[in-house]
Amino acid sequence: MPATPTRIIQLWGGTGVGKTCLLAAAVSQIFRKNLIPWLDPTSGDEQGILRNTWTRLTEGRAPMATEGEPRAYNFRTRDKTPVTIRDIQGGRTVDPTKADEYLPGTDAVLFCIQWGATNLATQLATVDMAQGHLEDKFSGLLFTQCERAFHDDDQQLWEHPEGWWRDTQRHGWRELRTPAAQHTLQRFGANVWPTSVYGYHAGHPAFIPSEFGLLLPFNIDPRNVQTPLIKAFNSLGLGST
Ligand SMILES: Nc1nc2c(ncn2[C@@H]2O[C@H](COP(=O)(O)OP(=O)(O)OP(=O)(O)O)[C@@H](O)[C@H]2O)c(=O)[nH]1
Ligand SMILES: [Mg+2]
Repeated sequence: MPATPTRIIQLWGGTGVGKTCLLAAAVSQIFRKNLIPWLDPTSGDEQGILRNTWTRLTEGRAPMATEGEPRAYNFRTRDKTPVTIRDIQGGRTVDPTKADEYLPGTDAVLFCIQWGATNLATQLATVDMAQGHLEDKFSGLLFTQCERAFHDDDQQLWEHPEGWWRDTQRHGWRELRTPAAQHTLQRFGANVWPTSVYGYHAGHPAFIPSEFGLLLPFNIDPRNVQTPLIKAFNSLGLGST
């Protein structure tokens, strides 16, 4: 019997926006809370990288940056279909030849952009560059590190009704009002999510500024990190058995 082809969900976004942390937090939540009952992790060293990243974050330590070739994290549905989530070192996503290399073979793409980033235009241009490879594949866009601009009780933002990003006036909103940004984001419809790996602790962003300008995690409580991944998994049409 021919082997079932692996379905691939690709994370795509610039350096340091928080892709690996998001994946580590999302996978941790998905399995701890059994949010995708038909999904199993496969064993292997790579899963250890995610566990290690999550552990570091919960212990208040900065995570390690992704290096080298894209990392593949393998999962399996109950009916034994292999699913891979691929994480990429962000620097590679600005190179059009990398988009040609990695995106055509994927089944779903999750773009990650840091909310309020000073290089937002560059990050959005990377999304535009990748669009040509998407065809009718599932794609979504998630904003990372949102606790830095949003408040704990910004329900209208955290619950992400369609177009939530258009109406906010939280820091970072101006850059999203440009026609180019609106054009890029509009294409994702309801699949635009605010996320935060850190979240809040006692109503305040769950980080402590370090003397080197890093925001060290402190009692983190992630928000919405699992939502985009669950949507991407469901878009593959798996798991009904
Ligand atoms: N404030 C804040 N910082 C975050 C959050 N998520 C990640 N970070 C920080 O952002 C930095 C980069 O996170 P990574 O997950 O390594 O970023 P990446 O996109 O995988 O980066 P590359 O692997 O270099 O492409 C780390 O110092 C994290 O601690 C978040 O939700 N809030
Ligand atoms: Mg990374």
